[in-house]
Amino acid sequence: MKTRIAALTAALALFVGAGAATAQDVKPRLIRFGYGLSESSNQGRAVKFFADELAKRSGGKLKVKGFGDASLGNDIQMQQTLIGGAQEMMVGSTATLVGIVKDFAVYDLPFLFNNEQEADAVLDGAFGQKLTAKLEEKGLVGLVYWENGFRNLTNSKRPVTKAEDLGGIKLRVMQNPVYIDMFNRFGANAVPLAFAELFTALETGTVDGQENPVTTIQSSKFYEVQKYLTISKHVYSPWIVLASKRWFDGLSNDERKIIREAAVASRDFERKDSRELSLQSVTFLKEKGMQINELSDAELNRMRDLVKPAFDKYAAEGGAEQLKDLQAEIAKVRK
Ligand code: TK8
Repeated sequence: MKTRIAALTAALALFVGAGAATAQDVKPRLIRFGYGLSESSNQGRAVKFFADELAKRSGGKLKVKGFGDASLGNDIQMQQTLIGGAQEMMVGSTATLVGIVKDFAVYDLPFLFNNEQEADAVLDGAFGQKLTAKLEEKGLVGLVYWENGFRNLTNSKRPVTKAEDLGGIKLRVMQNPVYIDMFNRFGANAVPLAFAELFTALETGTVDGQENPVTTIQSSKFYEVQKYLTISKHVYSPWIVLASKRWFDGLSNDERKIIREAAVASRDFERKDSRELSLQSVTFLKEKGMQINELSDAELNRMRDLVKPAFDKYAAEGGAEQLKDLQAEIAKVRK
């Protein structure tokens, strides 16, 4: 009797399960998901997690094919492909979105967030959503923010313990005016370049240095071509998961809901994974022979002063309200 009830219960569970799946309006679809880092990076792992999560939630119907190493194009190229509707999804730096929605540059101003928790609260809250919403009229849907992380400096010339040490260093930055302005003020020669071209540029000496989170310095093997690492944490850098609006609008409500939920799950996974990895990355990079130093508080304060005009410039060029809003949100979190 007991076994019969158990069997019946199991059968019922199967039936209910199947019923729930077929009641959903979900069609078989292939989602091309492009990203810039390698498959074994934190970015690659999170794309894989998203793919598994989506398959699970859609009974295997929504299939993600990941394309790493910018094989579908660099961030800016992929954004355009999404807008045109020839690619479904991507993840990339918010900093490369400024050609589409200028307001994203506010995240690039240096030394805004003190820690990851402040960033999470602001990005996942009303402010983060307000910026994301501005993408829609441009043909993009911003789903969630992932963590790229606090950015640090590397170069092949000399240890950087103060801003003056950057003098004359050709430093690759993202294609973004705030970054160019910031590093020129620090005394470097800022060279905007797509991430996909960065390793070769460092290897051939086209540029002397770059700045990225330690996780990326590890996964992109920059330690092979860079000697000095300065833990400067000058900007907290978000990634944003994007969908083509043209494609997204053609999905059923169920499909959109599943994708949004899987994206949120991927965000939580990615942040946890990236934070764990970043703790190990510094040790890894030391073992690989990088010479690593931190910046003193006094020097960090000096650097803050040096880039103050970058804030004024950003505000004067139409960003004043955005910046005020962001600073107010951060102040709220700090309370
Ligand atoms: C990867 C980039 C990268 C970013 C950069 O496509 O360009 O330096 O930090 O993560 O988005």
